[in-house]
Amino acid sequence: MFTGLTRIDHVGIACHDLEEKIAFYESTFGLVVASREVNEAQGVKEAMLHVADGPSGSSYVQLLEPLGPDTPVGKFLAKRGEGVHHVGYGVDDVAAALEAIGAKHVRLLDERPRHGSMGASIAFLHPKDVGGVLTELVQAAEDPRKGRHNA
Ligand code: V0V
Ligand code: CO
Repeated sequence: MFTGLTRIDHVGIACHDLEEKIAFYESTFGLVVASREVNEAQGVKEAMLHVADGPSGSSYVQLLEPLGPDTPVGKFLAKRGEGVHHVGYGVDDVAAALEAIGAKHVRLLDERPRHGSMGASIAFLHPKDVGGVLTELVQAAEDPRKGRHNA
């Protein structure tokens, strides 16, 4: 059995206005922005706000603004409005995790890892096969200078 989830890496939250939501999380929860990126391939402008450090790495809130209406987050906002978009779990080896989870007949949206926030390797699982939850696997960058790292 696959037993490789090491932490909740981040909760992805869809929003219309990234700057406004960053200001809200800063002023309401005292969170601090750890990184900001535009990810053209994923169709998002995003920010990672650091929540806590745990034994297997850090956890974040990821705020996501779509780059256009015909992107995953743009379509989600049009259908459902602002709110939780996905959960990202930490794994040590995303390729091995994909192989193990794919063998359970969970549809993989990414056959191979792709570029994620702060130098991570990421891959998504289809929400229809995970009880309605879009699920992301996150292997943190090995070089901490490139971003977050496993502790
Ligand atoms: C769509 N659905 C969702 C959902 N998005 N269900 C739960 N959570 C979500 N986030 C449901 C939707 O309500 C439909 O169900 C059905 O899936 C098909 O949706 P659709 O609107 O027709 O859209 P599709 O099929 O074109 O695309 C949906 C998927 C797509 C999930 C396949 O969004 C995708 O490939 N997502 C992975 C990439 C991604 O989300 N990137 C942005 C984050 P009904 O209505 O038919 O029942 S980037 C990120 O997190 C980064 C960079 C990082 O962490 O580093
Ligand atoms: Co994410």
